Amino acid sequence: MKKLLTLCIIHQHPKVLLGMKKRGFGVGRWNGFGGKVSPGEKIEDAAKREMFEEAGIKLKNLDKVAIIEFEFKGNPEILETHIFKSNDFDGVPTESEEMKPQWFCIDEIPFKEMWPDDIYWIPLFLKGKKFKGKFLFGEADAVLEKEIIEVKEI
Ligand code: 6U4
Repeated sequence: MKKLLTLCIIHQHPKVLLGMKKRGFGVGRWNGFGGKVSPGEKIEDAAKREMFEEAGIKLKNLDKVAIIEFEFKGNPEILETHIFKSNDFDGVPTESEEMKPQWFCIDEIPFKEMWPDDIYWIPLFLKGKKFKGKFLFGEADAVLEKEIIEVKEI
Protein backbone atom coordinates (compact mmCIF):
# COMPACT_ATOMS: atom_id res chain seq x y z
CA MET A 1 0.00 0.00 0.00
CA LYS A 2 1.35 3.39 -1.00
CA LYS A 3 0.87 6.64 0.84
CA LEU A 4 1.77 9.93 -0.88
CA LEU A 5 3.74 12.49 1.11
CA THR A 6 5.39 15.81 0.28
CA LEU A 7 8.63 17.25 1.62
CA CYS A 8 9.84 20.73 0.73
CA ILE A 9 13.15 22.35 1.56
CA ILE A 10 13.78 26.02 0.86
CA HIS A 11 17.30 26.59 -0.41
CA GLN A 12 18.51 30.17 -0.47
CA HIS A 13 22.19 29.66 -0.91
CA PRO A 14 24.10 29.28 1.42
CA LYS A 15 21.17 28.51 3.73
CA VAL A 16 18.31 26.03 3.93
CA LEU A 17 15.12 26.33 5.92
CA LEU A 18 14.34 23.32 8.10
CA GLY A 19 11.80 22.81 10.84
CA MET A 20 11.91 20.99 14.15
CA LYS A 21 8.98 18.55 14.11
CA LYS A 22 7.07 19.12 17.33
CA ARG A 23 4.53 16.29 17.13
CA GLY A 24 3.65 13.02 15.40
CA PHE A 25 5.74 11.14 12.88
CA GLY A 26 9.41 12.20 13.03
CA VAL A 27 8.96 14.23 16.24
CA GLY A 28 12.22 15.68 17.60
CA ARG A 29 13.90 15.77 14.19
CA TRP A 30 14.82 18.65 11.91
CA ASN A 31 13.21 18.12 8.54
CA GLY A 32 11.81 19.80 5.48
CA PHE A 33 8.14 20.77 5.57
CA GLY A 34 5.37 18.57 4.26
CA GLY A 35 2.84 15.88 4.94
CA LYS A 36 0.14 13.71 3.50
CA VAL A 37 -1.45 14.48 0.14
CA SER A 38 -5.23 14.71 0.59
CA PRO A 39 -7.56 12.64 -1.64
CA GLY A 40 -7.97 14.39 -5.01
CA GLU A 41 -5.30 16.97 -4.22
CA LYS A 42 -2.44 17.67 -6.65
CA ILE A 43 0.87 16.74 -5.10
CA GLU A 44 2.30 20.20 -5.76
CA ASP A 45 -0.71 21.83 -4.14
CA ALA A 46 -0.23 19.63 -1.09
CA ALA A 47 3.40 20.76 -0.87
CA LYS A 48 2.31 24.42 -0.92
CA ARG A 49 -0.51 23.85 1.56
CA GLU A 50 1.74 22.02 4.03
CA MET A 51 4.37 24.74 3.80
CA PHE A 52 1.76 27.36 4.65
CA GLU A 53 0.22 25.31 7.47
CA GLU A 54 3.55 24.42 9.05
CA ALA A 55 5.64 27.59 8.52
CA GLY A 56 3.14 30.30 7.50
CA ILE A 57 4.82 31.08 4.19
CA LYS A 58 3.55 31.02 0.60
CA LEU A 59 5.90 29.49 -1.92
CA LYS A 60 6.50 31.58 -5.04
CA ASN A 61 8.12 28.70 -6.90
CA LEU A 62 8.80 25.04 -6.41
CA ASP A 63 10.54 22.40 -8.39
CA LYS A 64 10.14 18.66 -7.91
CA VAL A 65 13.62 17.23 -7.48
CA ALA A 66 13.15 13.70 -6.17
CA ILE A 67 10.86 10.84 -5.24
CA ILE A 68 11.96 8.60 -2.40
CA GLU A 69 10.13 5.55 -1.11
CA PHE A 70 10.48 4.86 2.60
CA GLU A 71 9.59 1.47 4.07
CA PHE A 72 9.81 0.05 7.56
CA LYS A 73 10.66 -3.61 7.96
CA GLY A 74 7.53 -5.64 8.72
CA ASN A 75 5.20 -2.86 7.56
CA PRO A 76 3.67 -3.18 4.06
CA GLU A 77 3.08 0.57 3.77
CA ILE A 78 5.30 2.48 1.36
CA LEU A 79 5.70 6.20 1.99
CA GLU A 80 6.15 7.65 -1.49
CA THR A 81 7.64 11.04 -0.70
CA HIS A 82 7.79 13.75 -3.37
CA ILE A 83 10.62 16.14 -2.61
CA PHE A 84 10.49 19.77 -3.70
CA LYS A 85 12.95 22.63 -3.73
CA SER A 86 11.99 26.29 -3.57
CA ASN A 87 14.06 29.44 -3.37
CA ASP A 88 11.43 32.11 -3.00
CA PHE A 89 8.40 32.71 -0.84
CA ASP A 90 6.13 35.38 0.63
CA GLY A 91 5.87 35.90 4.37
CA VAL A 92 8.09 35.24 7.34
CA PRO A 93 8.77 31.66 8.52
CA THR A 94 6.72 31.34 11.70
CA GLU A 95 6.47 28.62 14.30
CA SER A 96 3.32 26.50 14.12
CA GLU A 97 1.87 23.74 16.31
CA GLU A 98 3.73 21.22 14.17
CA MET A 99 7.07 22.85 13.25
CA LYS A 100 9.65 25.31 14.54
CA PRO A 101 11.43 26.78 11.47
CA GLN A 102 15.12 27.65 11.50
CA TRP A 103 17.68 28.59 8.85
CA PHE A 104 20.85 26.48 8.67
CA CYS A 105 24.02 27.20 6.77
CA ILE A 106 24.56 24.29 4.38
CA ASP A 107 27.80 23.31 6.11
CA GLU A 108 25.98 23.16 9.46
CA ILE A 109 23.04 20.94 8.57
CA PRO A 110 22.22 18.95 11.77
CA PHE A 111 22.28 15.47 10.20
CA LYS A 112 22.56 13.76 13.60
CA GLU A 113 19.17 15.20 14.54
CA MET A 114 17.52 14.35 11.23
CA TRP A 115 16.08 11.26 9.58
CA PRO A 116 19.06 8.94 8.97
CA ASP A 117 18.46 8.86 5.21
CA ASP A 118 18.92 12.62 4.83
CA ILE A 119 22.71 12.51 4.88
CA TYR A 120 22.64 10.32 1.76
CA TRP A 121 20.49 12.55 -0.41
CA ILE A 122 20.68 16.13 0.85
CA PRO A 123 24.14 16.61 -0.75
CA LEU A 124 22.55 15.73 -4.13
CA PHE A 125 19.66 18.07 -3.40
CA LEU A 126 22.10 20.91 -2.66
CA LYS A 127 23.97 20.27 -5.91
CA GLY A 128 20.74 20.69 -7.87
CA LYS A 129 20.48 17.03 -8.90
CA LYS A 130 17.28 15.12 -9.55
CA PHE A 131 17.06 11.60 -8.16
CA LYS A 132 14.94 8.63 -7.16
CA GLY A 133 15.55 6.57 -4.08
CA LYS A 134 14.40 3.83 -1.71
CA PHE A 135 15.21 3.28 1.93
CA LEU A 136 14.30 0.40 4.21
CA PHE A 137 14.41 1.13 7.94
CA GLY A 138 14.77 -1.37 10.75
CA GLU A 139 14.79 -1.07 14.54
CA ALA A 140 15.32 2.47 15.82
CA ASP A 141 15.06 3.73 12.22
CA ALA A 142 18.42 2.19 11.27
CA VAL A 143 18.97 2.22 7.49
CA LEU A 144 18.96 -1.46 6.40
CA GLU A 145 18.87 -0.88 2.64
CA LYS A 146 19.40 2.17 0.50
CA GLU A 147 19.27 2.99 -3.17
CA ILE A 148 19.62 6.38 -4.84
CA ILE A 149 19.92 7.02 -8.55
CA GLU A 150 20.28 10.31 -10.32
CA VAL A 151 17.77 10.88 -13.10
CA LYS A 152 17.42 13.53 -15.81
CA GLU A 153 13.70 14.10 -15.31
CA ILE A 154 11.53 13.41 -12.35
P1 6U4 B 1 -0.61 15.19 10.47
O1 6U4 B 1 0.05 15.11 11.82
O2 6U4 B 1 -1.57 14.08 10.18
O3 6U4 B 1 -1.11 16.57 10.11
P2 6U4 B 1 0.96 15.45 8.11
O4 6U4 B 1 1.57 16.82 8.26
O5 6U4 B 1 -0.10 15.27 7.05
O6 6U4 B 1 0.56 14.88 9.50
P3 6U4 B 1 3.30 13.87 8.51
O7 6U4 B 1 3.69 14.82 9.55
O8 6U4 B 1 3.01 12.46 8.83
O9 6U4 B 1 2.08 14.43 7.69
O10 6U4 B 1 4.37 13.92 7.33
C1 6U4 B 1 5.59 13.36 7.48
C2 6U4 B 1 6.64 14.26 6.90
O11 6U4 B 1 7.91 13.67 7.13
C3 6U4 B 1 6.55 14.47 5.40
O12 6U4 B 1 6.97 15.78 5.07
C4 6U4 B 1 7.58 13.47 4.84
C5 6U4 B 1 8.59 13.46 5.93
N1 6U4 B 1 9.34 12.21 6.03
C6 6U4 B 1 8.82 10.98 6.29
N2 6U4 B 1 9.79 10.05 6.34
C7 6U4 B 1 10.97 10.71 6.10
C8 6U4 B 1 12.31 10.32 6.02
N3 6U4 B 1 12.67 9.06 6.19
N4 6U4 B 1 13.21 11.27 5.76
C9 6U4 B 1 12.87 12.56 5.57
N5 6U4 B 1 11.57 12.99 5.65
C10 6U4 B 1 10.67 12.07 5.91
O13 6U4 B 1 13.75 13.41 5.35
